[in-house]
Amino acid sequence: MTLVRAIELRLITLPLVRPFRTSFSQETEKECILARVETDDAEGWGECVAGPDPGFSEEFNEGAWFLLRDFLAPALFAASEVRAEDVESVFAFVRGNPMAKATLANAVLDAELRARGVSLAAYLGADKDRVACGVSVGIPPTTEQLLDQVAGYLAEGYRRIKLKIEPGLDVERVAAVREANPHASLSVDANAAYSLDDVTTFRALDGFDLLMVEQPLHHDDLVEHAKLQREIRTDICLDESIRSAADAEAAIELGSCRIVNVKQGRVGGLGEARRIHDTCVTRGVPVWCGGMLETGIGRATNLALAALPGFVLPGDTSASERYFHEDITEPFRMDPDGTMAVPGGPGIGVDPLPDRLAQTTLRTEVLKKE
Ligand code: NPG
Repeated sequence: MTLVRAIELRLITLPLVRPFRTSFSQETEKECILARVETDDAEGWGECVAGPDPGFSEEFNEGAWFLLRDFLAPALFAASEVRAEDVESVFAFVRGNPMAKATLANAVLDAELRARGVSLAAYLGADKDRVACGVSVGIPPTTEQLLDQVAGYLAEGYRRIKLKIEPGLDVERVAAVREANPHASLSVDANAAYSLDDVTTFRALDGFDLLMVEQPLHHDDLVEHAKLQREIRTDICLDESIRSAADAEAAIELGSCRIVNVKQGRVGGLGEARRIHDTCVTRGVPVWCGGMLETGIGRATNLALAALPGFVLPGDTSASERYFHEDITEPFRMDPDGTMAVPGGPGIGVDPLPDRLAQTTLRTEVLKKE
């Protein structure tokens, strides 16, 4: 049982090594909320995957901060002693807002596991201590820059390259990357930028032996994805459309996808992420671990999840240097074989570096149990 005595919210910002452009936004820095919870026995950390604006989902930093401060933290204090696995039910009175909820649910779980001396990976049921890494390549201004970036990542050892696409910057770019790299494992991610009217684009993409096409259609859709999947050979992977294990079940039943991207920070935390994983394993659907440009805190959390048995495809679990010149934790490094070690220490197994926290912090607020 854990008594949460205090919660520190912190808004931080770190420059990205290169701009990350997708079909919905361009980011030049990573701005996110970190939560540190204090219990009698330990402290624990959670990272919120929301960004500064509500472009990827309804949630965004200022809204998440408000919700954390005025609703979720008071509920946690009022619940007095909680087990980490009960936090979801403590937050059930708030509809939606999975990113904000995951922040505190993960922080409480981290504190509990640190107090018990158990690693997050062991707690979740990991069956490996290294995971295979892919990398997500934003949309650069030119095809030459894209080819350069892909060549660099392949040379570093990444086992799967995911190309962001958007209408007009799709078939030709993928063709160029495929021509230059006939044997690379390639996928594309549309971030919901297309409609069923674009089926000819997806039929053209069928020609490039892609591992998957991720979230081609509307972020909230399952039915049209099922129609598209019947029209194309390439496996559809859903990300934004899968917010729960129930969504995963529905998507599989409808034939909306054949692969699922699990992002714990987007689905309300590790509990729901594990249930999505379990549903997919039962239904024979491969999953992989997505990323949201996390700092070392969220990265450690993702790596533990990616070590579960159903995570059979390389994740967006790239090395810290792919995102930041300097992370807020010791950097995560990838071996030349394209794998990364899963932290084995108690809880998430990493701590933020105090200097880096001080350098990157925009604002903090400490909330205390009365
Ligand atoms: O390596 O963490 C990473 C980035 C992987 O492409 C990636 N994430 O749509 O999945 C996505 C995208 C994303 C990043 C979405 C940031 C929202 C915010």
